[in-house]
Amino acid sequence: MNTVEAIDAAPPPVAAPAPRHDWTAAEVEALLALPFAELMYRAQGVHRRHFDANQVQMSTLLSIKTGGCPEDCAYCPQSAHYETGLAAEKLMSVDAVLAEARRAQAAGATRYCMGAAWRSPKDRDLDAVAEMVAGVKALGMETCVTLGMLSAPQAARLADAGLDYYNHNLDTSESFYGEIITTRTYRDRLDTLANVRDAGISVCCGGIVGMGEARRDRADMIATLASLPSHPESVPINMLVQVEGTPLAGRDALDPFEFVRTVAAARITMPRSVVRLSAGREQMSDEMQALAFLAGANSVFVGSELLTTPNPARERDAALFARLGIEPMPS
Ligand code: SAM
Ligand code: DTB
Ligand code: SF4
Repeated sequence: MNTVEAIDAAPPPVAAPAPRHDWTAAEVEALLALPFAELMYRAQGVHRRHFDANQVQMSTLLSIKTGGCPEDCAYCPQSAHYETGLAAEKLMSVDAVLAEARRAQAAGATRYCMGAAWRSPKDRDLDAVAEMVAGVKALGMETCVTLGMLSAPQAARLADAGLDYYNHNLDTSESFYGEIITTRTYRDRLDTLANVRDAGISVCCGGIVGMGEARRDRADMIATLASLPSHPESVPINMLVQVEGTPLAGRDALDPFEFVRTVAAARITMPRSVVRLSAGREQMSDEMQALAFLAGANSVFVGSELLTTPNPARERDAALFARLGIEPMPS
């Protein structure tokens, strides 16, 4: 049989198995405990069955209402419970937001994410946010907002405005959640996720690592995300950004390999989700970011600021993507 016949006779590519929704924390913990090369090999295999491994989705984030939040999230510089020196600002005007969105689009963003430091939005706030969503959509970018907890009617209002994604993170395991946040419950988060999903809006839901949680907590968070009725379309994995004045400032940084392992476990358990290398990139080496992409991360925030903390400068990102041969993922 000559080479061409041999290739023609090659077995058809194995169809990717359907994503599972019954992952247990023990199974995910076993993934995290694999030898690093084995875990990375498995994650790359899953990643390549669903995505072009050289494409990364580019989002830009804007804080449309900053600081003065009544919640007590121990990681957050915007909580009114902590003295972080952050100047609170009221909701931006629609025109100011759209001007920022145009600048982000010109710099290559295909999705525009607007975040507000609220426990949950008041209905009058939603009117303004709905206008921002419609304006950003009219520019041709995907739209995302993260406004805190939502009722079913509020989710429907945002869906009517044409919202594409809603970010609402579970952040950690249910058992560790009370160590981090006391002004709301894990159930509150799951209820908002259900309202968002039922309104037909794509879900962006992930968490933060490096808050002092155990590996079992990271496994439990991933297993919970991967066992939601439908996998979040986007799964942001944030490395804790330690902000002076917050309770979580001053702790030992998480082992970078633990961060990469968590990305790989998210990739393996949620094969069709876009996994975002989210907060904390400013403190990561180029090598650590490259490992996260190899583990299956295929989205980043671009732009020099996240909500209130620094993000790699565009020039640094452009240099890294060029060295790695990474191209923007078409929206
Ligand atoms: N207030 C809304 C809420 O909490 O859902 C939306 C804004 S909140 C700042 C969005 C997300 O940013 C949080 O869910 C958390 O995962 C992430 N975040 C906030 N502060 C962070 C920090 N210091 N380090 C890493 N991620 C952080
Ligand atoms: C997400 O999971 N992380 C982003 C976005 N979704 C809203 C926010 C990160 C915030 C980091 C701390 C700050 O800049 O305030
Ligand atoms: Fe408020 Fe969101 Fe920060 Fe928590 S994470 S304090 S809810 S802005």
